[in-house]
Amino acid sequence: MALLTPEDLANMTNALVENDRLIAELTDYSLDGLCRKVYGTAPNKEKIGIIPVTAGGGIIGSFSESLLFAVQHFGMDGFITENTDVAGYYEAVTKGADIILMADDLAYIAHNLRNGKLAHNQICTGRIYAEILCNAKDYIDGKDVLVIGLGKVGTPAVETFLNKKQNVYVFDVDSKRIDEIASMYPVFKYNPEKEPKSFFKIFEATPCADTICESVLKENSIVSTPGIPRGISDELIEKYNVRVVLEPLGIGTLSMLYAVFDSA
Ligand code: NAI
Ligand code: 2YC
Ligand code: MG
Repeated sequence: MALLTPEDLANMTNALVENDRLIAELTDYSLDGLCRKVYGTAPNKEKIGIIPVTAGGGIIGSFSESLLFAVQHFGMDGFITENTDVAGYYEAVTKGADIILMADDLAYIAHNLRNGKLAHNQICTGRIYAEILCNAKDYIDGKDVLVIGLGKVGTPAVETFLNKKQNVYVFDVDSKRIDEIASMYPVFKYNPEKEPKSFFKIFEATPCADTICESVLKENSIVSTPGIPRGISDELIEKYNVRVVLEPLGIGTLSMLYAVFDSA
């Protein structure tokens, strides 16, 4: 799985503030407000314990600190354990954490120790980035959406779009994956060669750059893309006045926390 690098996280604090503003402009919801709407839950002064994990590729510089920034940016009480791994887990629980955040190379999870709720970053990231497009007020009537990248983040996004009655067009470099998704869900296979089509709403979750070509863009398109690196070039953003929602970790983390909060 594509892992974050400290460089990806270097600009996270600004990216979180900028994207929160853009989301409010596009949807009339703050990110916080949108998460409340999507999950029907609300924070209740939970203490959030962040545990650095040394498994696999090991500690990613500033990963835990970035999680703490996101938790505090949204007004919540968090701490990073001094110990890592199992000792860190023990420390978090004995220090009264209500919710645990921790990640190895295969999963980044939130676990609410009080209500037992469990959230997975890739599922919650796909869902919230899709919900941002579904709630974009300019195109609330436009049902067409293009999903590029049908992996662990893109697939929950497809499910979210379908639950919101969108017309979902899907593309992936792996044609077998397109066929798998098309056999499981009522989606349209997007084939730029056979039938080129442009979209106001585009979702991208791939580990590649330049996956969004000019032919799929309209003036003022919105691209909601957790994919790192960014899948659309500066030149096309400029040329079509594209609004891009992209942030490396905080948006997905807030979605995970709302997925494990108690019902509002
Ligand atoms: P994945 O490996 O499960 O899925 C990626 C999919 O993209 C695969 O189906 C692959 O065939 C497809 N793909 C690769 N290159 C492509 C191209 N050029 N055009 C079209 N499709 C292409 O990966 P996952 O877990 O879904 O993550 C996707 C991206 O999202 C990664 O870059 C990951 O780092 C990032 N990510 C970002 C988060 C955030 O909060 N911003 C959170 C989690 C993941
Ligand atoms: O510092 C630590 O505790 C490391 N064990 C964290 C490893 C995170 C690896 N996962 C990722 O980089 C990606 C992110 C996009 C979020 C989900 N997976
Ligand atoms: Mg994010």
